[in-house]
Amino acid sequence: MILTIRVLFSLLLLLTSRSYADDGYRLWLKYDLIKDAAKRDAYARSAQFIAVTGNSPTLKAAADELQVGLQGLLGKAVPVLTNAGNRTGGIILSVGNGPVAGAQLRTQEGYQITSRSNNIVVSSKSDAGVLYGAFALLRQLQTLQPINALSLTSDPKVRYRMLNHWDNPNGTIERGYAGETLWKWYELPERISPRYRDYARANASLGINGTVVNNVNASARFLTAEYLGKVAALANVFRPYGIRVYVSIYFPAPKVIGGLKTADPLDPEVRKWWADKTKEIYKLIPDFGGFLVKANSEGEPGPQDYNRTHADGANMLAEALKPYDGIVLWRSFVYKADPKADRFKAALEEFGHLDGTFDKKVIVQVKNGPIDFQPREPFSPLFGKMPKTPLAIEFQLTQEYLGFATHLVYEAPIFKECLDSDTYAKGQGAPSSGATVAKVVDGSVDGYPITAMAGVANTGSDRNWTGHPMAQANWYAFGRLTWDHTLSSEAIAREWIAMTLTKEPQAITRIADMMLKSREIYVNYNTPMGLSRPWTGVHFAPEPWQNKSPRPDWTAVYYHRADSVGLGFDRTEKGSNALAQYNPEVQKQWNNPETCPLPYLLWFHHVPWTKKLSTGRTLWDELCTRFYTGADSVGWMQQQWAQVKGSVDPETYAEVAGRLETQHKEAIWWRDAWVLYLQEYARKPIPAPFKKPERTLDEVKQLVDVYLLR
Ligand code: BDP
Repeated sequence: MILTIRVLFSLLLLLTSRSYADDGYRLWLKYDLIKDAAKRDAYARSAQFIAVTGNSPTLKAAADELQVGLQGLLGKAVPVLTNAGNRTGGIILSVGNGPVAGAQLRTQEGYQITSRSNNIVVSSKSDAGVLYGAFALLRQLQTLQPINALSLTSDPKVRYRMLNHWDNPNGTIERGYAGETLWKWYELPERISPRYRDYARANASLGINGTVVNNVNASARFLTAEYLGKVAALANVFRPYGIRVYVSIYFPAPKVIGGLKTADPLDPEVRKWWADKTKEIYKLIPDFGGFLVKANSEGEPGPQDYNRTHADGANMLAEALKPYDGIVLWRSFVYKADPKADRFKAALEEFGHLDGTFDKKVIVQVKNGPIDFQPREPFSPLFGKMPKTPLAIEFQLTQEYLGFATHLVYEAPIFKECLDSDTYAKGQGAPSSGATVAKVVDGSVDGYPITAMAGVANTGSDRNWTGHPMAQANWYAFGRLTWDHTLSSEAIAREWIAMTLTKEPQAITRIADMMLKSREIYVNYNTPMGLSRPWTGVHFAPEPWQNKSPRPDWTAVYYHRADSVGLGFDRTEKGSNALAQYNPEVQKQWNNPETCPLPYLLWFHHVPWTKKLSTGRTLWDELCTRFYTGADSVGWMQQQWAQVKGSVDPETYAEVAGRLETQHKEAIWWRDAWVLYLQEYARKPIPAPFKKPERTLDEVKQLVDVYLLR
């Protein structure tokens, strides 16, 4: 009898531990059986039950997640009790205000995980905090960390941690590369896709607590009763997971759907329309998060159409939100079609003088760089220059300029490079180690009363959510950094790999190495040394020859400024003087072409082709070296990936390998596009040991046309 039970048990273990094709749907929330039996047993001894007092939907979600997670990881059922009584050896979920073991938590959402009286206690001042703690505990197991003497205290560094979805009512996603929208507008509110809950779980596991459901180029439709009903249905699913919904608004909505003659923010009828609309929203969604606004930007209407300022527009919405807990996120992404202007300077020029005039419910949402989500940009000069206005940082997870869902680019280094940049602001908070962008954003420099980070989502209806399986890491990394911006890119990568791809230490190291280098590799074959390519179009292949557009700042030549002398945009005082927008210490880092770090050189200087650089090479030779080694390095990534073949799921392996092959092909093509085009100005040969491209410039141009269906 005992033998049969043993045989049956082993069979069961074998079945549950068998590696099966992984379609990526479960993201990093994979709770596959831990292979090491000793480890499993050790965990199981500390996780014999889950006790939870209180039955709020959020606590239930926390207990459910732990139960499902432990069942999978440990291969045995763990009961959920409403009262632990005298039992020990379990996990206790506890909400309360009193001092929980050790340090006091700073925030409502923070959590502690401590070992007390032979139990693991997950505590917080709020239900949501307990949920975050539950996910953190599961992460410990998923990354094979010890759990027997835990003492973790964790508070989020910013309050609003959000995803922005650029999703349209017709199902498409602006700059989305992973299928259609996740939100089934046609089926809502009647049918609730199970996927909404999984979306919420994934976000809650990172601490993301807000989601803007629709595109910043917003349709007024989202404010109709019909669509608000749909949004409310999503909010109902997200609520237990601590996630609030927000809506992007179309500024002239009072005209378009309200039948008013104007959308002037100072018009009393317009103000009343917004107040009534907001009331209607809160009836449906009592915890509605607020409004995100793109106004007077890229053709979108806004308050300036009525000779009003951004502050007039934002404050009108803040007034409508006054009776409620919601906020206004007003974007600073603006630039005018002025041939003499430098787009780099536009945001500070339009927003700087408004500092101090925004309502206290308003956060100005600023893209990380001054232009537009380029593979490398200096930080936006607004950070550190608006001490009286809370600034949110906006990153882009979807790979608009990063090779869509085909190229492997781990974005944490992009986020960190910006967050760790010193603005040299002299805020009232006197931060101990530099007024970095992160410390501006989290309020420590200027004491912002509200703080936020936003990421333009890379999710879609593809089964694996993000198209490229490795792009899941970008969602993950962004979420982890919204909670704690001090985490390193490497630590996040290693954690994600262990939870998602493999637990084998050597494979983790190899994959992490590839991920950490991927951004620099991409920059090298795409936009090295401070080149950028934000001109109009689909933002896929570089087209440096593009010089026709209704607006000068929508051409390629506007940005790179290649001529017979050299390359790059002079932003010193001899040029556009954009550098003057930064504090003097920052200017000092960048305004001397002799000492400006090479990754930023062409952002700020027009450099002669023959100029000798710190590497000992001329500008032309250095550019070629970077373009060629960048493209070659994709070959290196392919080799790295081939080495982990036996350590990752076969389906995922093949997906990534296939995409890397495409990436390699395109990297060579993109290198050729730039090199052949720039060579017409530089008039120099391709330096040894590199071979000249096999195609001509005309052939590259045709290739782009074919790809872009022109
Ligand atoms: C640019 C995108 C465009 C967006 C815009 C924005 O090309 O599709 O609408 O940013 O952020 O990057 O508003």
